Amino acid sequence: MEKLIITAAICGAEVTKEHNPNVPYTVEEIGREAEAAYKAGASIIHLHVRYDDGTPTQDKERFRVCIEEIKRRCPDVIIQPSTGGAVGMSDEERLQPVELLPEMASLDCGTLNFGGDEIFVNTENTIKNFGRVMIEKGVKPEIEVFDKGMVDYAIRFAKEGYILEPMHFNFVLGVQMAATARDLAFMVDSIPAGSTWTVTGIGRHEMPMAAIGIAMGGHVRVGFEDNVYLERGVLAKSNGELVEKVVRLAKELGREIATPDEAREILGIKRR
Ligand code: KMH
Ligand code: ZN
Repeated sequence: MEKLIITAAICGAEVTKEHNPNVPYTVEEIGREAEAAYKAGASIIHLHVRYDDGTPTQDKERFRVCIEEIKRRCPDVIIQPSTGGAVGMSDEERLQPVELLPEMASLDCGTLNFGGDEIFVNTENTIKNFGRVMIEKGVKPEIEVFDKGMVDYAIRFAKEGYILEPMHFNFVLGVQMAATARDLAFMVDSIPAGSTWTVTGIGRHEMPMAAIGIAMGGHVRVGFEDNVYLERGVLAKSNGELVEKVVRLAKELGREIATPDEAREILGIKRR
């Protein structure tokens, strides 16, 4: 089987130090968490950034300094800024990190409920515009899928020229779509041949989904953005601990871990 790409979503926009005091806010903390994940085996860092008080931001300059700090500590890691940002941000705000020409960026392919009264809005025009800008800038999208219809959107937008193929999907289970093996298998079966995919299980679903993804030959995302516990009732001390756990699962299931350059080859990305 192909080597396993581990993505670490180290920070997120919603999780706070109240959930886990090790959630990073400052540039130094973000660098520290990225390094811990990278040293444990992550080849991609999915990146949200915060101001020092924890407020999420898509500010280009804040991204710039955080990316510099990550590159200083982990020179070859693939950095994948979020263009989702936090619920309620404008499209202009959300797109800012793409101007820094990262190798990848997330591309959320539909609107969804995000808990309570929150709605994470991604209209067709938003998705097309983000896709078009990513093509212009040579940024590989990580297509975030929270429901089956979002796969269909991605396929349609690829046909219309807003997303380049082969596509890389991230199936996020446990926000709107249920976190079950059946749902994951259905998603995997729905994507075009030649696509690559990663699975993200939210909360207690993180490690079971990782194990299923590893066994199915897909790739895996873990990190504080999605889950702050190492096991039931035990907070993870760092993103590195979560990545280490995936590495242990992979070893037991016979999957080797991809280096960042191997991940680039699998995903068809040129190093910048
Ligand atoms: N924070 C969520 C509203 C992404 O990074 O693209 C959006 C999100 C998805 O986290
Ligand atoms: Zn994110």
